[in-house]
Amino acid sequence: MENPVLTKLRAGGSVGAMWTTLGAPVIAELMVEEGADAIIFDLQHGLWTRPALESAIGMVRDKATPLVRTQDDSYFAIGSALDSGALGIIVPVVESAEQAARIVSAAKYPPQGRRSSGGIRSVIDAKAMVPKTNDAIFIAAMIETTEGVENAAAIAAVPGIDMLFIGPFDLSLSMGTFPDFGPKHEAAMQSVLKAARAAGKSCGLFTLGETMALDRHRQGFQLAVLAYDQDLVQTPSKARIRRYADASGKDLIDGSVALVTGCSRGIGPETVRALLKAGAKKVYVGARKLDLMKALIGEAPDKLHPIEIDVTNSEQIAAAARAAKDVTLLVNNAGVNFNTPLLAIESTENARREMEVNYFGTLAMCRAFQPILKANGGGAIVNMLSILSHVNLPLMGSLCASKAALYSLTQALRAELKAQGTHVMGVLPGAVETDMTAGVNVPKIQPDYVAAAIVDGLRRHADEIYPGDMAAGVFYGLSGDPKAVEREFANYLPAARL
Ligand code: 3PY
Ligand code: MG
Repeated sequence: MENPVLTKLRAGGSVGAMWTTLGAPVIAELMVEEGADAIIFDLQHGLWTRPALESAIGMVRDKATPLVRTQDDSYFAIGSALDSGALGIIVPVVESAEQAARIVSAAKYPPQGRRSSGGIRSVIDAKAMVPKTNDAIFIAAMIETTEGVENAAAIAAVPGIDMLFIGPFDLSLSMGTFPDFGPKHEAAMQSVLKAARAAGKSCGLFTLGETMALDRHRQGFQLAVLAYDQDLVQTPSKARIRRYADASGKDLIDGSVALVTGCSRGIGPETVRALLKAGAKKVYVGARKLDLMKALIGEAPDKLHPIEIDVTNSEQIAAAARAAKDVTLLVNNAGVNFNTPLLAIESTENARREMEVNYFGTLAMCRAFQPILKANGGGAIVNMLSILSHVNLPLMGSLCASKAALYSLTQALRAELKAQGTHVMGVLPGAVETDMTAGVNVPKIQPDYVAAAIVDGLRRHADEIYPGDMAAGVFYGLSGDPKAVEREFANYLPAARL
């Protein structure tokens, strides 16, 4: 009888565990689908009934080693957890060596202990299995009070205790630092780790995810909880509800005076049309070359005012700000994409130019129009980002870097402009049918679709919008497994030129 968790710990390895409190076997099955080292069933605070636990262990034991955080330190709680087929126990609130010795005794059959033989799974082949069981059972004592910390060395020294497992939340309550942890709490955790290692035992802990777990692993912690089911359901649910929720506020378009940059082609002209239709009373139509906008201006000459703006030209920006003092809605749509990679190209000129236009150009516009928006009651800024702000497509690596920078800029502006009541919205579409994507062979949405989404997003006071299936699908993937999306996008490489 082998316990893979014990084998791994004894070899100095690290154990990544899933934690389940919700009491549903199907959740446990889904949690270990990719093969976790261990799954911990929480019977202290969780909803697990004995039959549910028994069936869940049957479902998961080929994929992950089942462990139980017992209901308490009693003889019967420990016996019933092990009878269900768990290969180990994690016993809460252990505070003394005597208590630890009682726990070990409850978990081992005679002659080492007093465990009673029975249950269903554990007597299927009792004669063969009972003699092999004691050595295969993993026993962890939870240290989660100041008294437990003080006695950690003595607890770790008890024969049969394999691990000290820290409960950081109860520890913070016990130490009076809750809801924060802080340096005192950290020092206590480190002293428990030291005590465990000095006794030749391992140390584990509850963490809030794999990055924290990896950091703890580097410090010497050998078992870490990577996720727990309540959080896996609750956190994304909360985030989605919040993101979908409509914010209330005044209509940012009706009666507005807009300025839209990048209007010679693509999304710009469609945005101008959509804003007019939605009630904008006047739109400054910006582009580097005025003659390219003649036809567009002709559609509503009384409301559309051409304005020459190259967003990398500070004099033109200053002139625009002098000429358009009534702006309440600034749409930073101008941008450039050379569709070039970062390395497989002769120079960094394209990368620099993309940063200059997309990032510094937008920043310059925002700086110039911030006082105007303030004077006009707040208004709004719309920045044209891309789903590639969140994940890099190496085929156009430098464009993505500039859009990532612009995403970050948008977040900062939202914070800085809150006090003056300026709403800041980022637009993150996937591929749009424009000149910029002419050579890109993927499904594309039309510019007027993006323009309609901008109007809708402004009406809802959205922070960010993701128009179209591609953007929404990639965003969905990123909210679940960003590394998987990154790997998928990494397949789109430029033809080797190196
Ligand atoms: C605690 O932090 O107190 C725990 O029990 C973690 O599960
Ligand atoms: Mg606890």
